[in-house]
Amino acid sequence: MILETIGQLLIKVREENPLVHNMTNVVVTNYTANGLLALGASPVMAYAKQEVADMAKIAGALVLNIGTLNEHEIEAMVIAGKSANQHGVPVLFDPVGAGATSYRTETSQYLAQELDLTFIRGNAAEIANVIGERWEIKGVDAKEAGGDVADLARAAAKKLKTIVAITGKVDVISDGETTYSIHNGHPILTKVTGTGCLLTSVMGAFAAVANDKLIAGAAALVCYGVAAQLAAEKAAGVGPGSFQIEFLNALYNLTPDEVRRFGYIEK
Ligand code: ATP
Ligand code: TZP
Ligand code: MG
Ligand code: MG
Repeated sequence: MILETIGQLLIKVREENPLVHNMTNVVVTNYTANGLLALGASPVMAYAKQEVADMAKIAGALVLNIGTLNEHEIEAMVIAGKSANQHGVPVLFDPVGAGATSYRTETSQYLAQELDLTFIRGNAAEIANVIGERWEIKGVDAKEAGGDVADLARAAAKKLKTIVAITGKVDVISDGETTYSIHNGHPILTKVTGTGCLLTSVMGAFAAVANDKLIAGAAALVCYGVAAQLAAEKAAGVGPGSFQIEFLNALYNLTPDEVRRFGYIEK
């Protein structure tokens, strides 16, 4: 039943072609734009404080990603985020590397406090650090999750008053009350940089077209994971270079029928 709804949301993204305003890092900009286009959304990257309020208010979603943060960008993110909040545009936050440096941790906590966030998505270490819990992180990559990620997602959602998605081998998404686990994806995703960042932007595309934001987030996680599985089959025995390309093709070609057949989500 829920996989039916997820398939319909995938079609809705393609029909509505939502504008996703990304303020993201320099590593992933091109792949994020191409991934959103392949899915059926419309990407724009805009950073100048002179224009971000105007761009955010006409977007279907605003994605803030601190992967290569600096003080000018953070100032502009607050301007963009406040404009999005005023105009009812969903705001997604990817706290890349929170916990790796105190600048990243403090900036994440500052943005989460200043803005009314619709979603936060990160690995377990990043989410733990945003709520002031310790969890080991190496650069921007999480070490193997040790604790219960569903509990962490619930606790973070309650504390931050937002929907929290924690990704890894299994993804979880929670609004503090209802929690879904998604058992899709493929380990080769960890060998292509920016697959987490693109996912946050893909969640933005789904949030732009759905009233129920928790279902929108779960839908994005399922579609993304199934697309990765199909791409990994195509790139089997080759490597991450081919996977990176096949993944764009899979996002482009993904069907509701494949979502129904391969999607694996539990409440
Ligand atoms: P990290 O820096 O820890 O890799 P990230 O921001 O890149 O974090 P991921 O947790 O890697 O984000 O999530 C990106 C995508 O990769 C998600 O769809 C997730 O389900 C998938 N993924 C990550 N690790 C695995 C794995 N071991 N097996 C299957 N899918 C995975
Ligand atoms: N360094 C700073 S941002 C970034 C790197 C390698 C990209 C991180 O992307 P992701 O999606 O979290 O793997
Ligand atoms: Mg990753
Ligand atoms: Mg990341």
